[in-house]
Amino acid sequence: MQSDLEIREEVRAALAGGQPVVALESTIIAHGMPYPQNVETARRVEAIVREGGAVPATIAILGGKLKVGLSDSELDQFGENGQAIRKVSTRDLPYVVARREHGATTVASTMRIAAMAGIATFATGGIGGVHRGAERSFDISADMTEFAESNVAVVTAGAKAILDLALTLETLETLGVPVIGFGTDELPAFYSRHSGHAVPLRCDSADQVAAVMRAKWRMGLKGGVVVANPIPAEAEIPAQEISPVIEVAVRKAAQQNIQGKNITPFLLAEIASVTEGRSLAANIALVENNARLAAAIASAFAKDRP
Ligand code: PSU
Ligand code: MN
Repeated sequence: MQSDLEIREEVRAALAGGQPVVALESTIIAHGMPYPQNVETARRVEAIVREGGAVPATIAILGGKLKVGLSDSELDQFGENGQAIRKVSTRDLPYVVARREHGATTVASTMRIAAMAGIATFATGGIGGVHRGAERSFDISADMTEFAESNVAVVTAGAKAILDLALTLETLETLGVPVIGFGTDELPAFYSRHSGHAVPLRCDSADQVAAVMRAKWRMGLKGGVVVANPIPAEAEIPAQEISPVIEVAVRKAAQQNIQGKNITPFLLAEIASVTEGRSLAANIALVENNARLAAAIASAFAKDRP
């Protein structure tokens, strides 16, 4: 497996020296946002991680190599090609590597590659979860099951309100995944700070989160940790405003028979178009906010690595 991994020198040095590193995903770049906002955001997120004292490692697949850390030109090229790049979940990894293709990694495959590289902290926008209507479609993101496999803490703005948040929380409980509200007792709903769903656990500092990570893995409990970080108040779209937009988008996806891995990108693009870019601005703000917290958690975790 080692030979499929290509860890950027800066990241390798940081890991070897026990310095904090934050993994970042690439599906959000290729399929979650339009060009050029996707590349601009990816760069700003990397800069925020650096300001927070950690080394950013954007993860993507280039020519079949599992890249951990991208150069400026690699990131540019990747963002420009956007939708043309295959969205790669854990199931797709062997195919894309065998055929030496490019791939945009989801939360699930990014977690897996981060774990292979020895990175314990990861910032995303929002994790995938259990879709509305999953009792019929069985559409449960592989992000869920990956949380039972890979020892990585993921900072997320809760879970997208395009999902069934109650079923998503139930699934994470079944899989033995700690779901921590950061400074909140409520699961944030991506664009909105409030969802009405209580989180089972709460931490109020990066040190507290790092202590949970250490305790989990010290006990030999396998898998990840969800760190649910509410979108900043000034950027949020209140639930009562965004809910009807989401309802319409979900219905439209059903009418157009959008299925499987196309659903999440379709819904994000629909919502961005109906809100005239307001949801995109919110999305960017929450990713940046998550990068800031992830850098703090990675720094706290690096102080006393197990
Ligand atoms: N959240 C965003 N934008 C995204 C995603 C999440 O704001 O693009 C992506 C993540 O990569 C996540 C994926 O892992 O959507 C989930 O896709 P699916 O529901 O098909 O598992
Ligand atoms: Mn799915």
